[in-house]
Amino acid sequence: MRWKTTRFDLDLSSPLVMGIVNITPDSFSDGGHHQHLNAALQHAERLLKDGADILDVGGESTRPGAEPLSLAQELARVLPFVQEAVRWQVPISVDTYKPEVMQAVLDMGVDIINDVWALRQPGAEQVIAGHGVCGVCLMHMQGDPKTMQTKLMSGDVLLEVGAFLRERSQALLDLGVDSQRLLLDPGIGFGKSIEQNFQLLARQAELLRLGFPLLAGWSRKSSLGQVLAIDGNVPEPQQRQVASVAAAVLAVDRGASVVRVHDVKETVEALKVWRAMSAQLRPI
Ligand code: 7PM
Repeated sequence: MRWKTTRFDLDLSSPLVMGIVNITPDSFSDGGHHQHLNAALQHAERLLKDGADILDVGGESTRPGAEPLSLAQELARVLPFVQEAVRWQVPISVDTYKPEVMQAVLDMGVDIINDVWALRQPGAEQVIAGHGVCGVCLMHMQGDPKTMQTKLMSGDVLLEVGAFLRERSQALLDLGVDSQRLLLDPGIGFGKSIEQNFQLLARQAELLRLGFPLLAGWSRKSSLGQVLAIDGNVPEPQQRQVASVAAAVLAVDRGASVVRVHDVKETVEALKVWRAMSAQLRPI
């Protein structure tokens, strides 16, 4: 299987690691715009040294419970980073749901649009279809980022997520989008209970039957914190590294093609072990 993106035709016969780059103004720093940009660029270079195959950059417009970021704010955070990063010869993904941001970063040459709204915002599908060659990740989200953790999914989570991702992918194919441009993502933590998130992992094979490669995003998420809790003390996101790596390996072993992670070095190491095993199962 392959993932066709703007500049790169990615080989998914071995799992790929997508490193997360958040561009967030640091409230403890008064360095202004350039400070954030330089911090993000340095972080991105570190992720590449650590073995990231893809960089996923976001202005944090999609974090659960967050106030939406204005278009102007998101552009101001993301565009300066993208302008630099597209010069590196690595696939650049942008985490956004706004069609205006998609168009702007695609015009700058980015390779992938990663959308937690699965292109449901008016105009987003048309930007992707009109571009013609960028890669796309379509993620399932129940509700919207502000309210999703107050109204969780009911019923069979696999059937619902599967039906949603089937509908979204078909809508893109109907607009003439090449199926090889699409990846699907169950949206771990987006309006789901702990049990539902783990059900999506345990039964990931059911999503593979849709016929598209999968991306899994477990990194540092709340469900891992809940599983790690001792006497009700939930470790901070930065203390969920080992759990995140374990979840990434499980997702890959159950067929995920791309894992979206903060801890690139650790994930790359763990996947080397998975690959050594896998080579014996299915000689490559
Ligand atoms: C706070 C809480 C900040 C959660 C950020 C997040 C995914 C994604 C995100 C995912 C895809 C995070 C999330 N999660 N895109 N964007 N899949 N495709 O942990 O699971 O980074 S935002």
